[in-house]
Amino acid sequence: MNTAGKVGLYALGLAVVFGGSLGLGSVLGEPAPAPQPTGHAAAHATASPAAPAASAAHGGHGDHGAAGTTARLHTPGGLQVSEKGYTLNPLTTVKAGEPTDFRFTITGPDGEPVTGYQVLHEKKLHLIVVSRDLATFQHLHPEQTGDGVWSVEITLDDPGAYRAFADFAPAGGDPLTLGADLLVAGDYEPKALPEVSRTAKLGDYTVTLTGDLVPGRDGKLTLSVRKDGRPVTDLQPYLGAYGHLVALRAGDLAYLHVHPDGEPGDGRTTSGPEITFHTTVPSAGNYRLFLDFKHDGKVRTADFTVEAGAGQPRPTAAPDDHSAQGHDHGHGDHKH
Ligand SMILES: [Cu+2]
Repeated sequence: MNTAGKVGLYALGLAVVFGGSLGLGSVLGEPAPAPQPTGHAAAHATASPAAPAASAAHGGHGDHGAAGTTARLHTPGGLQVSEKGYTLNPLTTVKAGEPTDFRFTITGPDGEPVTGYQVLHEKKLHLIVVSRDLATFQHLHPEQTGDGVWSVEITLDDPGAYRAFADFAPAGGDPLTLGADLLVAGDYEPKALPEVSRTAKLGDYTVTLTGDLVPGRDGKLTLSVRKDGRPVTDLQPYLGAYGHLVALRAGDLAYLHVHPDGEPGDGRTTSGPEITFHTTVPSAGNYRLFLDFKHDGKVRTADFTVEAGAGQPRPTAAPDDHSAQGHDHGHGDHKH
């Protein structure tokens, strides 16, 4: 990619993060503070003649660049079945405990099933299915069967309400996460949200989580993988990274964008034991995190319940020092 393109993506990243902070004020019912020139943004704006390109690169999201005055609320992904003209249409009813060929389409602004997709994280579409009580999680990769129909075998063990998220980018379009409910008939007992915990045990593996989530701020999460008490240093790439993290807000299952810090082969990212991600939560409260990682040829999932904003009131009137942290957005990947 040429330098101008990189700068454009970089500026886009800043605009997205900045927009998220502004949106927070609106969510909390406070007047959104006027954009504060920060060290990072100011330096960026003065040092880079390409900075004005940010608003162009950010087309379709409204006018809220570094110099923008219009604060717009960014609705988290996954809350809508239809967004920007694209609609997720489940075609199959799933029965409890029966392996099912689950089919669906994504229809586009013209009403026709979309057939052209961009590859993101090595796949054209990622399907995440969770129970609405956030007790179960599946990460699936459906196949295109023709005529815009997607197909994947799925088994939902128990009756209840589930949420399916389609994470994709149509050819020539922006990435989208659409969500649809899947209702599985039968009696069921909703499970209480698992207690807040920074340790997940799965078989011989223990995964520990460090880092905090603070509403409206870039949150760095580091997950450290051990097996039989020893650090795992030979994680295998999965979907172009050493881990894939999905974060969902308890209560409404808002689907957060999480992106890995570094990727295999970039010369600085090690194959464990630590995997680092960045995300920005839109509000305080509980989130469920599901980490997929690959080791010994098998993809494994560690899950956590994390409370965002606990004991860390956000100084809304103070200048935002987020940008002074030197966090590298340079890889330009803000999809996850
Ligand atoms: Cu996927």
